[in-house]
Amino acid sequence: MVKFADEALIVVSSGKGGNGCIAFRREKYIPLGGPAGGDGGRGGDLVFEIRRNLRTLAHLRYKQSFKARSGGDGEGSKRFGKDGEDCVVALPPGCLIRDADTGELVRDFGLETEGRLVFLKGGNGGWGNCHFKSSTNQAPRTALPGQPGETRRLRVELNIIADIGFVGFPNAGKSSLLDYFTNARPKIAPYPFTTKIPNLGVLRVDEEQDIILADIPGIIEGASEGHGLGIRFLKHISRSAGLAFIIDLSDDAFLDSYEKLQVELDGFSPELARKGRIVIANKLDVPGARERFDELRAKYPELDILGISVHNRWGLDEVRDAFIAMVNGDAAARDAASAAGDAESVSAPLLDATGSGADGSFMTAADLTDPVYPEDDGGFGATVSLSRKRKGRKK
Ligand SMILES: Nc1nc2c(ncn2[C@@H]2O[C@H](COP(=O)(O)OP(=O)(O)OP(=O)(O)O)[C@@H](O)[C@H]2O)c(=O)[nH]1
Ligand SMILES: [Mg+2]
Repeated sequence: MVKFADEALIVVSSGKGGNGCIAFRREKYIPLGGPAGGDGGRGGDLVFEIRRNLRTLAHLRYKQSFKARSGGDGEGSKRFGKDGEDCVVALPPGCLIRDADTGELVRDFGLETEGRLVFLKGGNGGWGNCHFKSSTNQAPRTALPGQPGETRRLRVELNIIADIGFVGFPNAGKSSLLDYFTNARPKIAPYPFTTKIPNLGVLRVDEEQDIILADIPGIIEGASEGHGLGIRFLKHISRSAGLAFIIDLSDDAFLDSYEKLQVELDGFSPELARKGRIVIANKLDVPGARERFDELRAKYPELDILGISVHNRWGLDEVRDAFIAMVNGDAAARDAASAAGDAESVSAPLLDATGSGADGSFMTAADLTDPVYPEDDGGFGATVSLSRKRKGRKK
């Protein structure tokens, strides 16, 4: 079966800090030149970046391990190590990240379409011995190792953010409608369950506005209990501005479709079942469909049902206008809500938990708070790193 990349397990790590160096200044005519070991560089950060042109997690299927570079070690002559390069993991909008082992929600990127999150900070570099000089210890043989990076196993889940989600029984013409309105070319065929994974398409309204339409696999009675392809795909439209119910007038059960779909949506999430909707009756071109359409309208006088035929291109402009009105109405409602100050705030529980050195174990010891730097003694000559000398350097 075709698998849709909407979940991925990844292992992410930030870089280790470089080690501090123990070295002394060695120069002709300068006896007792003093410590000159540089600090290690910082390890690289692990960063998540939302990229609005990404649509799936397919790129995480081939590469699951992401590691930022370690910082370079310090060297003699007070040369500091290079900072490690950050590792950037690109994610599509609509992702949430959970801890792979506990399932705990780490971050929900919600509706953000851009942004960066420094998720794991790289380890700090260790101090070289030039920091440890004091009046009583002029030749310190102490340097600190770099702090290790962090590693976490994460589960990334994707909820596609569509503006309008199509719901309907199999074969109702959902994919045909997506094909008509957008550049997406989903498979269309006269048998149920042609669509096995959600398809997205972009309906260009004008220069300023695009509407993203989502065609999901057909829903059947009992889908909320796992019948057919189930309803797990409904999560992809759970954040949409509204739904388009598509009813097949050539299906003998056309009169009950709307109610049955509503029951299945309710089984998935009552919130989804309350979303704004447009009801569309498709296949007006088949014989007898007009009478069926009138029957349907008589059954639901409170719904403004749009009759269309994708094949004959009937009524499609009205559907387009209804889509635009629904999306813009939803945006206006959201603006009004945020103006009233009750916009949902995006929680970022981990942002402050990533601060390094929070446990106070590193570089915060009282004797290190005020490092003694050698006085400016006018440039350095050659220095020799003790650690290298011990290994036996070639002459
Ligand atoms: N007569 C007629 N047939 C149509 C119309 N629109 C779609 N169809 C046909 O209905 C069949 C199903 O269309 P799809 O677009 O694949 O339906 P779907 O809702 O995506 O179906 P699933 O993916 O299986 O859920 C295809 O054979 C289409 O050619 C229409 O307006 N009139
Ligand atoms: Mg389809």
